[in-house]
Amino acid sequence: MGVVNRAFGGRRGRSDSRLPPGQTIVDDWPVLTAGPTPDVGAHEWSFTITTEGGLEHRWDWSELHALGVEDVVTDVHCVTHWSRLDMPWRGVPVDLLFEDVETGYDYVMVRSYGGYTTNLPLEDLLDGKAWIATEAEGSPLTPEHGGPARLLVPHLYFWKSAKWLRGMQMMPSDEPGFWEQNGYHLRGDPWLEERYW
Ligand SMILES: Nc1nc2c(c(=O)[nH]1)N[C@H]1C(S)=C(S)[C@@H](COP(=O)(O)O)O[C@H]1N2
Ligand SMILES: [Mo]
Repeated sequence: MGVVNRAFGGRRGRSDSRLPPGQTIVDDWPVLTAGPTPDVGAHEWSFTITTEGGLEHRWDWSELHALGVEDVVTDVHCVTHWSRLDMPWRGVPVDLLFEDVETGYDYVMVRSYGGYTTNLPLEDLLDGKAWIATEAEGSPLTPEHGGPARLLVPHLYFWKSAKWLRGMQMMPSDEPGFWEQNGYHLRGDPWLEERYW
């Protein structure tokens, strides 16, 4: 009994089958931002999907919420080895935005206020796998965690969950975003430990 406690409890961290390889559970919520925190108010926030030929599909704050908001409880996994389990979030499923968008392109460059970018295959954003999150843990997202709105793609490493979400540019082929140009993996599946490439 004591041996089990020493191996799986206390300072070494808990063990959990939901924990991907190389990850450690944290109870606090670290802030990881490359560069300054943009100051974007909900009243001035908008989100744009750009498709073939530069065609723009845009939603402002109230149009986003009118699509339909969902509560989600999910784990998040950062490439720097911390994970948080059972985080409550609220947001709009990305599926609802793409209901109004026609595109033949399979890849997405996600863009943030402040210039951050990250790339994803469109299929990693659809079928209930991604949200535009506006609340976490029962409160509106704070600026340091990406408020007023951030992407939430919990099945991939957390660098894909762009804070201060501004838009998505559809692309015919996969192109690296900010961290991906700096050595992070193009896709970032935590269960396959796709950290770097
Ligand atoms: N716009 C933007 N989004 C970002 C980042 C960033 O620097 N800028 N960092 C990413 C990384 S590496 C991680 S781990 C998470 C951290 O989110 P948090 O600060 O809310 O924990 O945001 C991701 N989204
Ligand atoms: Mo990260």
